[in-house]
Amino acid sequence: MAQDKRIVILTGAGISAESGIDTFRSAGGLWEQHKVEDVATPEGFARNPDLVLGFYDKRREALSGVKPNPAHAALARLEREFLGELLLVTQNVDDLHERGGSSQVLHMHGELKSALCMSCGVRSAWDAPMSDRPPCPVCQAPTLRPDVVWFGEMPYQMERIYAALSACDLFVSIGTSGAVYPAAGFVQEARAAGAATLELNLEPSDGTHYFAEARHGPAGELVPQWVDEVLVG
Ligand code: BV8
Repeated sequence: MAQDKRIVILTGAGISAESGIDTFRSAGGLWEQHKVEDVATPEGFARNPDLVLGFYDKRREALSGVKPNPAHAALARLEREFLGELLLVTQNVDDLHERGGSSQVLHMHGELKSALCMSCGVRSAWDAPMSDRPPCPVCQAPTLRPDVVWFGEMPYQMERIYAALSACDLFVSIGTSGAVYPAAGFVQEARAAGAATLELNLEPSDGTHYFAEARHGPAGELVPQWVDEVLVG
């Protein structure tokens, strides 16, 4: 691909699957063990904060036991070597893109390793449990919540994402089922802007028919292959 192009990449839980992190919709996945409305909505949090804080504490703790896979490393290589513009947007709240070497990552649904204080509104880097109601590092109030975007909440940096989609030459979706909006609608924004669109996923996603090209298989194989094509041409 010409090195003056603009690429937007969206990743989902499938890019972390080979690292051992449960996806949401696979058999035995995260949402099978819990009802979405109980652990990933503001209402669920208000109803049972201990359940929700415990759910995210477990997922945060699990991060130390997993590591980035070749798909994460390939996207980090792309960031280092691609001479055009690249925006990496992830729906994932894990830190595997960063640990895989990517330095510019837009977490549109927040991060497990960030805490949001419901009293002062400040976000702080966080790598400890919240179930024991620790004090906010800034205002000391015991009112920290996971800094993740729940259903019914507005994802982060949407303006920046839509601006990038309307100006990109290529939109690539990696490891996502295309089940959750607004992320699932990004491919249509990119198409409307005249971009090429590529899906790299284990199996056809809910939105696979929107993509000009789709390749199906494990991200650990497909992503390094695709990055080679972009960099080597
Ligand atoms: C909002 C963070 C408005 C927390 C998440 C009806 C129609 C349309 C929309 C709606 C509707 N009703 C409600 C809505 C809105 C709702 C929505 O889309 N609901 C869906 C269920 C219909 N969306 C929202 O609420 C969003 N906010 O709309 O706000 C608004 C407007 C103004 C003001 C205020 C508000 C917010 C949604 C964000 C929710 N938070 N995560 C957490 O992580 O706990 S969602 C979560 O699930 C993920 O972040 C991700 O976004 C989403 C989908 O998961 P995926 O990443 O795709 O994972 P999944 O398991 O589904 O799929 C994995 C894929 O990988 C599979 O395809 C599989 O084949 C593949 N795979 C597996 N292994 C591999 C692989 N691929 C490659 N290699 C492998 N090895």
